[in-house]
Amino acid sequence: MQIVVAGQGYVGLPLAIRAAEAGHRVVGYDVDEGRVARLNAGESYVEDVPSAQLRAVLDTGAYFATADAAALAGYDIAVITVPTPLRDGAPDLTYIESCARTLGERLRPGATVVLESTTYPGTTEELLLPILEEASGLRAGTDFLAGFSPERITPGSRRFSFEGTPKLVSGIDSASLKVIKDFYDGIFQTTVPVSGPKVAELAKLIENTFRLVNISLINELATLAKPLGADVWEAIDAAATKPFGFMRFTPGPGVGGHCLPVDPQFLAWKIRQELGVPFRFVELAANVNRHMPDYVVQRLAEALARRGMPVSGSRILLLGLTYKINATDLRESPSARVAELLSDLGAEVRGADPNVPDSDRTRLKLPLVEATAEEIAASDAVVLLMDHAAFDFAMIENAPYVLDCRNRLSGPTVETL
Ligand code: SAJ
Repeated sequence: MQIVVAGQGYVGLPLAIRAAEAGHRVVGYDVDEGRVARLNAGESYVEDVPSAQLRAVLDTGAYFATADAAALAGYDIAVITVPTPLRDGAPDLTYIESCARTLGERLRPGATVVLESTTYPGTTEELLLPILEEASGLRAGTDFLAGFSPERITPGSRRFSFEGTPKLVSGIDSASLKVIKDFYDGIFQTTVPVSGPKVAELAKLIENTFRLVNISLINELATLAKPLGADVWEAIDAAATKPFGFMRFTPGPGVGGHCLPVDPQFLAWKIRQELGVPFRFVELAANVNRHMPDYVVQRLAEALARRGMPVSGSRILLLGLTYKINATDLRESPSARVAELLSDLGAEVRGADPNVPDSDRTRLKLPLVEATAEEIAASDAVVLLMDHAAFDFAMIENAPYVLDCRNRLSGPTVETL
């Protein structure tokens, strides 16, 4: 079939490539002409899609990328995988809206549109369908098919493959569900049909809200166990020996990324909008996680004070600036807030992270150095924010003082969060 995947990021590109490998003719649509040029040159910027895999489908003609909406005409199925950021705490669905108009203008009777972008329950039926109908003059259900299928990408995961992760599928009616399920059945090992788009939209948010709340629980516990003289890290490992009814989360300097700090806020926003009440767990979790950088700085200041050193004027080295272990993404990373707080207190802050892509290094507001023995020895304190595999942990343990936010180090000068 003729497929359009609108949005060629970490969600859309893997889907487009695998749809091409499944025998479809795929157009990867993206408004970023730089991305389009790189893709058509066989250069993948998504870690889960090797460039060789991209080039293979380019060479057969099964896939090409474009920023030209005219090239979208004639699609049988269009999948929307555009970003849904938060703007001042509210969902920004403008990318979905503009994409829907573009697809609607080229929507033919019998074609199908699937939304994958993470959003609040009701978006598919209340926002997407009216735009598609208005732009096409067609009627949802009667003339064209539609549904929602959330993405479950775990960037860089070595345990869970793209096609091995069960895929929720939904349709606005049974005919839509059938077409959408058949499409994804050709790509994923398992598809899980649900009764409608709202269920699929909510399921996605439950997945990440569950994670956010439990990480924030462990983070708050970490800040309370320390003064109680209890080792929260050892206690978590002990609790994790329980083979049922428990899932292990670990404390950290905060919660970053484009999923966890963002997705649950869609639900909180919709609940407040529609019901006028707070989604208390999400608001509390966000508050706890937002204050973890302050807690990191408080622990650091106490450690420096014990050595008679004020934060002001101290040379601090932050190790691991991206949002999670071995990730290359800086979005919402807590390291930025930690650096800002320390700088505001007059510290001389440096950062080291070999995972930060050269193109992003200028975005960081702190001097970047290599994590060398000299750099570590010259620091008054080191903070291990992300325990990237690229770091030499034995070398870091020689620092005059290390605040280890990941419980990866040991030694007389090491303290854990
Ligand atoms: N974090 C902790 N403690 C934990 C787990 C995570 O502090 O126990 C922090 C991480 O350092 C990071 C943030 O939370 O800053 C988010 O980490 P994450 O492991 O949830 O990674 P993400 O943001 O890439 O989440 C994605 C999600 N996938 C989708 O939304 C499709 C999430 O549902 C996955 O569970 C997660 O990947 C994964 O397992 O890789």
